[in-house]
Amino acid sequence: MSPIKRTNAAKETGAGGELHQRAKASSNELTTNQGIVVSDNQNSLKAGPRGPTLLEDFMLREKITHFDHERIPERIVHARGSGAHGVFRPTKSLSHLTRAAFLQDPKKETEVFVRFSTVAGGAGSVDLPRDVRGFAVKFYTEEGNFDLVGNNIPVFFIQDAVKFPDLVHSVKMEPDRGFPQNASAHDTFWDFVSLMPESMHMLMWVMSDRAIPRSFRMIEGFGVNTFRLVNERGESRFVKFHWRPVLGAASVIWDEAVKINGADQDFHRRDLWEAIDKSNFPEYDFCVQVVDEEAAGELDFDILDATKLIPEETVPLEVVGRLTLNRNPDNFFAETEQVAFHPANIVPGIEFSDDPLLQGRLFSYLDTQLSRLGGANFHEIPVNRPRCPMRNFQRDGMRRIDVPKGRVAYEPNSLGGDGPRESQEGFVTHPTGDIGSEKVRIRSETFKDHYSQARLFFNSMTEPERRHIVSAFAFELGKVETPAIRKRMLGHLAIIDKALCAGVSKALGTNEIDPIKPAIEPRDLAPSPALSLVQKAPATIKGRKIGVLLSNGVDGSLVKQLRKAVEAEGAVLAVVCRKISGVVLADKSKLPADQALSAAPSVFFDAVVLLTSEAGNSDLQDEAAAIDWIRDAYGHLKTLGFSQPAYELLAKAGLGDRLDEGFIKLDGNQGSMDRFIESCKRQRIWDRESLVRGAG
Ligand code: HDE
Repeated sequence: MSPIKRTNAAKETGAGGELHQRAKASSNELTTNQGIVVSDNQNSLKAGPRGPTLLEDFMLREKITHFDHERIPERIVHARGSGAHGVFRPTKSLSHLTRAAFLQDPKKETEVFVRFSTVAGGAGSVDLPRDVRGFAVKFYTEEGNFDLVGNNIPVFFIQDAVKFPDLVHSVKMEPDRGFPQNASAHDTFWDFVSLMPESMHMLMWVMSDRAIPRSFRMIEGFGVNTFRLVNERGESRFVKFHWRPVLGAASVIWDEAVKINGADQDFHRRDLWEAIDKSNFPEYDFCVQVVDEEAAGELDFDILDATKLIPEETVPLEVVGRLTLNRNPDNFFAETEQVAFHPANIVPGIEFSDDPLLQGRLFSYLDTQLSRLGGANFHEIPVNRPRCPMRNFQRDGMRRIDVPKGRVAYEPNSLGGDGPRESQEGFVTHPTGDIGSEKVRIRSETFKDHYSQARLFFNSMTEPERRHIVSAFAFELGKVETPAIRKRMLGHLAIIDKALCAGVSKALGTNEIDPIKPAIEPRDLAPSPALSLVQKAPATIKGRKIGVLLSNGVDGSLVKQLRKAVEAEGAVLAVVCRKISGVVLADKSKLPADQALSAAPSVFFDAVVLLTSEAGNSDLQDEAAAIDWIRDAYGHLKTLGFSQPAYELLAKAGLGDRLDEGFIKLDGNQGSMDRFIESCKRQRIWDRESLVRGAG
């Protein structure tokens, strides 16, 4: 047997010496999971330099075994997520509505963890499919964890939890072929929903731009289900929870989403990370819509039906708090992946309603987490642990971490000293409404109107938003291979709105419609402008990203002026050049690029600027990526700033005679820069859209 020698690699890295010389690892020494200092992390233990690997290499076996088990089952829905830590602070006391301790005092801050997610795709899928976004918040309150597990759309596809597995199976990749990944545009989804009239309202939202958000920082959030607030006197009121992003809600255009997914599949995750990293902390107002239990009976729908929303015009939102996301996770797996939200995690003062969708959710989350997180003790994982004391007599189980002391693991007991006891101050449920005495499997008559609010949504949109809904239906149904499904869906659209149905039929090139008889004829409700993203878009570029494409020979003072103007508005400027090394400016100084042109298409930016010199144009005019950069920005209705010499490139991109009010020539005067910023604040040049895209 040849003696075991330290290898050259180990000598080079200086990693440790002979094992027996070490008592324990010092702070920077690599060790095994048992604390043994590793002497060589480059070579496995072999019988001779070219011999087979030895089974006794426990360091190799431990490392590979751990690696083999690094993955845990991904969430069956909401698998792809991005997390952040933050704080919540009420803006006023809500003591008249709820006894929840974290909502009493505007001076009190509560720690939170938030996870945003897509729903249908796997953990490694892209960030910008057409999909609902999850918006789940864990409040670590002094009375225990409160989880508000919401979405960015206020309603849901189904009314009863028993349909959830069917819904999810229909939207997920088809079981025989394993595709499509994270896309609703396929037969099984549309087959299912076209047989579910209750899905129509949610479908309108999912086909709208809400389903392709610009950023997690710019989505609204909704608790969806109706909850109840209960105050110290035991008075109970219905409540809908809302989040409103301080930056305003914004979306991308479908063609942008498609291109962003190719260019940066982590677009939203990166955006959230970078914003927090640069201390541009995302903020959201926490709002409630409160309805007395008697007043709920006067609404023209059932407050327990999760396919309905309460228009803000009927019951205004009251802003009651502010959420600030101010810290990125230290470890994606430990926190974002292992966090376990559960709608049943409530605190005294917040209670459930009898919404049958919520009631089913109350079972599902803990159940799924038992298998996803490998047993009963995942509440001990740091991201899930309450920040207030947690003590009871639950014991043992897989991966128990706490080490409970003493002989008593039961209650009542006389041997446990002052161990945990129940308390009068603890959680009590306040029942609501009448609990039926019969056991029935029926859907309440009050849940029957499936079309009025779908129509309300369409009627509340602006023209461009309606066009996008028509295009989205046409795209998705165009991907459906079975004509009968398309016909059935058109039957539903005809009930929702004639123009919607006509637009989609025209885009599909068909007149064939399967007529559908609604259970209840829809009513025309007054439009709700609050549902339109375009109507309430704030005139701001705060939190946005402006891209400037530079050529060599450009006047550096123009770049400086642009940066100053953009940063003064709270936006970020990204310098894009053909080469990552940057450009040589007119005064011969060098300006490095933030990103190379090939890696930074204009879809990454909210508005763009083209600054070139006459001599420098030749760098870009034969570069397809530069021409696409310009054409896409135009097609995506963005403001384009340009220096006079850059006109040549605009002409090369075929836009020479198309300079509308969104093209701003930057001549070095502050006036032109101000005009550019003002135009950016309009978000999109909507009038341009009819020139670049037909409806559907
Ligand atoms: Fe969920 N949902 N859901 N859901 N849900 C899950 O729990 C479920 C529903 C939502 O970032 C699962 O731990 C049922 C509505 C979010 O970790 C699972 C029903 C809303 C997240 C589950 C619904 C949501 C989930 C999968 C119908 C908006 C991600 C992994 C009755 C209010 C949380 C997990 C995170 C996750 C079940 C409907 C939001 C399977 C049965 C409505 C944001 O338990």
